Amino acid sequence: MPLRLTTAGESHGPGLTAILEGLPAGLRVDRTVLSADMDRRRHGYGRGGRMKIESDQVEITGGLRGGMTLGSPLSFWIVNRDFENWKPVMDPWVVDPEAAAARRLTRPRPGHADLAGGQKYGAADLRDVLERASARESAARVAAGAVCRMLLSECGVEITSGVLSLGPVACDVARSFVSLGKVDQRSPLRALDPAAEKRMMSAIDEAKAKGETLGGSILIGARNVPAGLGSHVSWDRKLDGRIGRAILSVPAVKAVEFGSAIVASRGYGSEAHDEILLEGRRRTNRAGGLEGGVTNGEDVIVVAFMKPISTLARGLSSIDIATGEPATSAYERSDVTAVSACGVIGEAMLAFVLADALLEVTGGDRIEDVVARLAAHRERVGRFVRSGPSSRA
Ligand code: EPS
Repeated sequence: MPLRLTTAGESHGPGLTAILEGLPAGLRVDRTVLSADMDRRRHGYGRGGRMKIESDQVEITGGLRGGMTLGSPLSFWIVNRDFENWKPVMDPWVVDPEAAAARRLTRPRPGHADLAGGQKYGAADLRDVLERASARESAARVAAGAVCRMLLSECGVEITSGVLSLGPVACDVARSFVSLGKVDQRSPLRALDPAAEKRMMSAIDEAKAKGETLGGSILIGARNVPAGLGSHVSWDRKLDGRIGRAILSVPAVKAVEFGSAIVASRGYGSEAHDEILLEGRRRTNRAGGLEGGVTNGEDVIVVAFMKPISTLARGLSSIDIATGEPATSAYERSDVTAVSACGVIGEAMLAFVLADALLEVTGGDRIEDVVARLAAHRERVGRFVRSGPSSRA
C-alpha cells in the first residue's frame, strides 16, 4: 500500500496538518482544484456558524516545488480561524484555568466520541476528546484527497458525489455515474434530484426548529476505473474492504453499501449479478464495480450512510461525569446536518484508496511512469476479455 495519510490537529486548536506520503514526483498540484474541494466541504444547507468563520485556505509546507510534487511527503497546513476565539482554552502551551473551566465538557453527547473516548483516555475534561473527534479534522483529509484526485485525473479516473437522501426525503434516481453527472455541485445540498432538494431543505428547517439534527446518505462514484485494482487473494487486499474501511472512518458514517447490495440481498441471484456481455461489458452494475475485491472495469459506486449529528440543541439524556448524576447532554453551536459535506469527505477517502490501489499496480517514481504503466495495464486487461486467455501474457 504505497500511499500513507496522517492528519493532526484539534477543532479549536491552531490548525490542521495532513501528511501524504508515497506520491510520485512530477504531479502538478492545481491550487484552484484544491480550493474548490475545500469550499465544497464547507458549504451545504444546514451547516452551523463555524463554517462562516473558517475559510479553509490550504498552505503546502513540504513536498512541492513550483506546483509540482517532488516525491517527498506532501504536507498541508490549514489554519483554524476560530482559534483566535479559543486561544485561552486551546493554546498548545498555556491554558487559562478559568477559561478552560468555563468550557469544560462533562455532560457527554450520546452518539459523539465524548464518553467512550473519555473512558479510554481518562479525560477529566471531555473537551480533550471532542476536539479531535470533531469532523473539523476532515478538512485535512479533503486537502490530501484533492491531490489524490489530481493523480487519478492524470490517469483518466474521475470521482464525484451527490446527496441521495436526507432525513426522510430520498431521491428516486439510478445509482450511476450518469445520475451523479446531473448534480449541481453549487446547489444548497448537492442533491441528486433538485425537486427532492427543496423538500430536504424544508426537513432541515423543521428539524432545526425542534432542536433536532438529521442524517442521510450519499452516492459516491468513480468513473473510468481500470479493471484489476485490489486483489481477491487475501482479505486485507480486497478493495471493497479497503474502500469500506475508509468511508466508515468518515465522521458519523455508520454504514456503507456497494452498488445495490441491500436490494440484492433480498432477491434472487439472477436479480443480483451483472451478466457479462461481449468484450467483458456488463448489462448492469449492481455490484458497484467490484467483484471478489477486485475492480471489474465498471464504475465504482458506493453509498455512505451518515447518522444524524450527535449535538442536539434539545439535548438527550446523559450523565454529568463531574457529579455522577443524571444530566442533559451538553450543547454547543453545531450543524443541523452535514450530509453534503460528508459526501465531499467520502470522495476524498475514495480518491485516496483508489490512488493507493492504482499505484500498487503501476509503481513508478514519476507521474509519467504511472501514466504509461497504467495505459499498459488497461491494454492488457482489455485484451484479456477481447481475445481470450491465450492473450494472458
Ligand atoms: C463539529 C461541530 C461544529 C462543526 C464542525 C464539526 O464545530 P463547532 O463546534 O466549532 O461549532 O462546524 O465542523 C467543522 C468545524 C468543519 O470544519 O467541518 C463536531 O463536533 O463534529
